[in-house]
Amino acid sequence: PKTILLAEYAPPAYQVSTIDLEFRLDPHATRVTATSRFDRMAGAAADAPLVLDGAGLRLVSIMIDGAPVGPDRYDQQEERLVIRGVPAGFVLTVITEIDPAGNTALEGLYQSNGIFCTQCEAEGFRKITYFPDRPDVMARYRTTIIGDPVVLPVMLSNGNPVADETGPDGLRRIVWEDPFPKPSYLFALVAGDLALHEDSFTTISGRSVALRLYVEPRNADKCAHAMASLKKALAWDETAYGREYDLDIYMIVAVDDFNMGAMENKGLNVFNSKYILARPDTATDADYAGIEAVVAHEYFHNWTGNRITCRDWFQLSLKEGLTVFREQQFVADHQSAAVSRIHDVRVLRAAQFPEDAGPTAHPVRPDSYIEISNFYTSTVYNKGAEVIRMLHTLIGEDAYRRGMDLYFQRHDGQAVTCEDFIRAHADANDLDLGDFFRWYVQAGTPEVSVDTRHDPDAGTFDVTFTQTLAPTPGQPVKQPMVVPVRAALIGPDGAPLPMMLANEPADAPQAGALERVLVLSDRVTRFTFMQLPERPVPSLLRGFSAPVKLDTRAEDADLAFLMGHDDDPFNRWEAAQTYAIRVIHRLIADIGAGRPLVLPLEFREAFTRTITDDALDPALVAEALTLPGESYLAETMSRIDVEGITTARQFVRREIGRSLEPQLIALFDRLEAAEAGQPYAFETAAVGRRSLANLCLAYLGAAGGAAGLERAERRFATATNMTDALGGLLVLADQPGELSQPAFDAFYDRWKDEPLVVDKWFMVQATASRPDALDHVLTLMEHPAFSMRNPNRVRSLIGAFAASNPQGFHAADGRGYEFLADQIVALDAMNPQIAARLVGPFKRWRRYDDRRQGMMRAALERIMSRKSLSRDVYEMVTKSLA
Ligand code: DPP
Ligand code: ZN
Repeated sequence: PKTILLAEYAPPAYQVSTIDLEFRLDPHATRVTATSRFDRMAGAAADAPLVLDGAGLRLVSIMIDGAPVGPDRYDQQEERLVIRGVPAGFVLTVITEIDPAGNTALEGLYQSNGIFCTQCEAEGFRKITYFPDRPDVMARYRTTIIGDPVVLPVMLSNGNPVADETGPDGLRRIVWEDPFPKPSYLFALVAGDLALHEDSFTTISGRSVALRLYVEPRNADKCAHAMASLKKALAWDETAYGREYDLDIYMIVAVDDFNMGAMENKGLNVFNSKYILARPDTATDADYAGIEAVVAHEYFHNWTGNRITCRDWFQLSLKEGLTVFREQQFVADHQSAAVSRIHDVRVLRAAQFPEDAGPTAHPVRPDSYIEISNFYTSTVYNKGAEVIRMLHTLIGEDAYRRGMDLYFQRHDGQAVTCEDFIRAHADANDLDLGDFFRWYVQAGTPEVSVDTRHDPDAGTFDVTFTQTLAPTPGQPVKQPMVVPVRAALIGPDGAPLPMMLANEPADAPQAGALERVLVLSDRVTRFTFMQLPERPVPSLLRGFSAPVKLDTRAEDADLAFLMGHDDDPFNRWEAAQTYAIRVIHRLIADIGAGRPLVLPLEFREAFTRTITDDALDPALVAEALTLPGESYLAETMSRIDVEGITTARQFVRREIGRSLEPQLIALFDRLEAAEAGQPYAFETAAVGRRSLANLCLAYLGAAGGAAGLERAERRFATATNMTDALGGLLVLADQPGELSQPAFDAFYDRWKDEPLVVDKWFMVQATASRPDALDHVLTLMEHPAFSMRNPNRVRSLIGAFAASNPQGFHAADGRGYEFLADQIVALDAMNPQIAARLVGPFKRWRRYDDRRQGMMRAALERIMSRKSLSRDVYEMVTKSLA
């Protein structure tokens, strides 16, 4: 397989202004006729061949300006068609035939439960017809769909319907026209028997937009939340960014078989049903939150992605990082801002930090790839969003808005680069953002350490930051990053103190402010604050103002102080996390040294103060008391101690559950009583209460006392919403079979016809802590409800086991590794994108003990030894082994 380099980017020799697509739908033999107007670009050689992408197509015929083109004029290469001797301007007609029902890779045109649908990002359009399948070719699309109206009563494509007729042959022909030029990855087609849930939205300029949600008829009662989320998103983008929707119809279709979460095709989003369907009894609060966020995310792409798109796929973060940031702002405005920020950071630490520290580390804007599907990563998405957030923090809201306005104005209708985006912000505000751009090109998570020195006589407080950025593959030497550190200095009474820098005029912009943004731009940066006779406690990186690993070297006592007093809720949470990580690290050391384990009294006291303080927001209490996850804990250790992490974390959970049993029960009962009789609402306060109640239950369950287990059983059996039911089930899942199995059986029996709930049933079992975890997963693989063809199912059983059941996956006998390698190989023949994702848990193999390293490497090598690997899996495995 070939490596594609950013440095080798060249603009296309021919542009396409219009494309007319006709689909004669048939499950196994869909005929596609594509008629496009091509023009040679200024500067291209007169003999430049026409290069079209195409994969897995049966070529029926090619014509130029109506005349057949014989095989003597073209070469059919592996994934290309090269036509020689084309004129400067011409109409190309290509007829191809494809097999949607046989398409298990779910790229291009495929069927999901009989519904025809497409997924073209990044390079799926080439599986539909021969075309310059690259985002810098933007054309106007007209799409004709021909099908049997009895089987396919709904037939959709981008834009507006302009013709609809049924011929004497009984076939219906519907024509859609999209007035906006777009790249091929935003093309979409859907046809099938779908129920319509309709609403409308009046835009800020008074236009009425029809909002249409299409789902399988059995899901018609699960659309309300997605629709409400969509309306909120349209309204929010008008006020927050001045962006109005531009077509008369906005359609979303939900399908069960989908590789990604959702896809922002112009005017016709296609979604994984997981991010649309919700009813209180089938979906958890987390599902409701996911729907709100993803519906908004895809809508926001209409401007950041569709109207302005990427020049090439290296620029993916141009639209994804920016759109994730917009999604995060939207969520923060509609839910608890602090809780949503904590969630962002948890995702970043659990997924992106390991990526940055591993063999597939890459910059937010990568400079090479073998298979672009492998670069839909947490780095491009989540770190990309952090980069936009840092820009916002550094220049401020008003300057950011000016920069965005200029970006939209300057580049509407274009395919652009990350440089263009940053240049718009620099030009709009007359700033030099050259050094800031390093965030796009240097991989790795900067480590920032802090030294403080207080001089009581002089009343000065020095804060010295030192940053380092470790080498990553292909980048041995790095420049310092521009790191915005949002900071406050907290006085002994808990109040933030005015921050005066030495040598700073009293009227300097931030002088004396209670919170400031300190900008680190060198390896070592020192700040001296004045007029501080008493030593303050610094509160640094508030709101997680930069994606770095910060070592504040704070004393335990300072952490306990910040847990109780920091006026930044994020940093209060952060202090609790840091403290918990320290405690767990010390316990891991005790385990290694054979010392008896004791939960430190001060830790338990800090914990007790938090759960018994009725003034605190339950959602934040729940976050503060949730221990760091195993993946992030692993990330904090240079040599990952599988048993140590699990044993220490379990010990803390059990000890808290045991020693605080009365308080946890009292709190749980109080929260449950507050909820009793209330109808379910996805509303911040109620979500917070449910999450705290479930957390109490989880601690009680870890301790295994009768009072806790009774409550778990009762909650599971009587819950009227899925959040509570799952809270009970998760506790029962970790109990011996006599308790867990009846619960699993009852759950399956009740929900066997709801695929998204069955996914949960698989996931809870796949991640349960039980000695026979792998054997249980193997049994579930044989369950009639399991299918390798459905990505959600694969993720909830195989993916969840490998990523979130460390005891099972890393079992000392190595069978977990063999199992995963087998599944990757089996899946690769069907769906390479999903197979490549499953390589993830192997990537950290060098961080484990020698025995596990050897077994994981052997598993990777066994995958490599297969003759016909997809590019997707090949790239992930070779990079992991390199
Ligand atoms: N559909 C994916 C997303 O919205 C890729 N564009 O992030
Ligand atoms: Zn996106």
